[in-house]
Amino acid sequence: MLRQALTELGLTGHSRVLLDPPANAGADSTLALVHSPTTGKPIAAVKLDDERSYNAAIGRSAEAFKRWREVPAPVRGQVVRAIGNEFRASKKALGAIITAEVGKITSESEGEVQETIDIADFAVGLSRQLYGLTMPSERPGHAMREQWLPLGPIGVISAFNFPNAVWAWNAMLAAVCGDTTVWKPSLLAPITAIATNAIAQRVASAMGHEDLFTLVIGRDDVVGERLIADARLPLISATGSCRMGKRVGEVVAKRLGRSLLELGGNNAAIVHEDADLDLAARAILFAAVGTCGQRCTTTRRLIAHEKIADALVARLVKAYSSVRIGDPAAEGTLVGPLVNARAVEGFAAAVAAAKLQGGTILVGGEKHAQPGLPGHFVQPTIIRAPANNTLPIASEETFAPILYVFTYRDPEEAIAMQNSVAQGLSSAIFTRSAGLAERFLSPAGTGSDCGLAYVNMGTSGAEIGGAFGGEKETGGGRESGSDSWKAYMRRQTCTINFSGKLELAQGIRFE
Ligand code: UN1
Repeated sequence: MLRQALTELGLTGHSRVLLDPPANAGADSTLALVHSPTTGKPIAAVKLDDERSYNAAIGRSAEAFKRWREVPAPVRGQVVRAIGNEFRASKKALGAIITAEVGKITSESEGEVQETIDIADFAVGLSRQLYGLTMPSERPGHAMREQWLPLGPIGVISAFNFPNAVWAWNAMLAAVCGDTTVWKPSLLAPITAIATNAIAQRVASAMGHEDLFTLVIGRDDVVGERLIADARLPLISATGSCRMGKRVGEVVAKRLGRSLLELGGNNAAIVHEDADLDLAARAILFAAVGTCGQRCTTTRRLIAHEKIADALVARLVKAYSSVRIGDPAAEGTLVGPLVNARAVEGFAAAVAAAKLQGGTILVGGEKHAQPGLPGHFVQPTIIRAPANNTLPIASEETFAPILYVFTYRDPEEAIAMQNSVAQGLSSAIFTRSAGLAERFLSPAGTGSDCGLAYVNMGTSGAEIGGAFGGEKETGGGRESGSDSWKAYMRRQTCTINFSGKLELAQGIRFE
């Protein structure tokens, strides 16, 4: 599957990918083995960067930036348009690589590439709309305006779970903003990154723009730490765990660089007594079980009104029991494997902790044995909190398909529970009451404390047109749509005196 997809993309001969890794590849520090989550077996090896090749890559990106920023933004948009079209043509093959490498089911892998295509379209439009404001000056014969200028080579760190689209959210915007991108992908998904970057770079090179997109692949001590400390990169945009984000934030702040952090979530869905339970159950099923629970937006907590909790949970248990687990490339599969054995350990540890804390397993809770596929499969799991509504493990983000169920009587209590975790990424309420929906979105900020708030929809599956990210330990950054582009540019306030006289602001006289 991998070889065929790379052939379709014209990348079988890529110098970094070894499709037949040597027997000693696991012991070779210049290589990283890539394992299939579905079989647990190695499928390829990739060549890693060392200090020298890292430095050369950043140098090339910095040089390319000096040329690229001179290209007018709408012309930059033409390059991004051509890149988006190439992703359109490559959707199936790239999707197959994502499925092979991280175990996403085919429709979700292709959906991820669609996010890349969508953000490219968005960026093309944006290339003619990098608007600055004009402001009235308080002085006669003066004009004031602000303009947005290219920022520099941007460092992008991405996680395994969105190995293609998260780069695009950053790189497509950065490109129209006049920036180049240096990408450090997860070592669990380097082949998707190599293919993605090669497609973009091939199109840009053919249009006369070398090194707009650069890839650095390596371990944290060789590449990651160097990248975040590198003063040549004015912005580091990082997506991944809260632990990783705290390290990035600390190191980048030390050099007074900018960081854009999109970190973990512990997302809840509140289901009120007046909700459409069929719709809620369907939405929660996808949000809790989709991507095998490995989205930062996955629904991890269900906060159900006590009058409908049993009925809702019964619907969910029934749906969970019929979800087809198995080969993510096979038609009809809804749940593929977790990404690796460590993720399975994390799943098992969370289930064990929940049991110890008085939780009741309503469905799932075990590893899933898939005939012929010795990969990292688990059963989607629902765990009900004890009657006192206390389950400490539920305040941790476990990257696995576990849904913890809590109940409430008063909506105020439900909102407080939803906000009671360290992260603030995504949230949802299901209700037919416009009043309660508005209460959840209160302009006073007393409703959901998350960056994303949904009404009658699940917590995952954001469209690219909105700003994506969240508060508290989610890191505060916004990527993708709306005015997120501003993070990739520097703002300049320009004041022009055409009066022929010198006048100081604030009425100061200095004569
Ligand atoms: C992530 O899990 O890091 O909203 C990103 C969603 C997707 C993006 C998830 N559009 O679920």
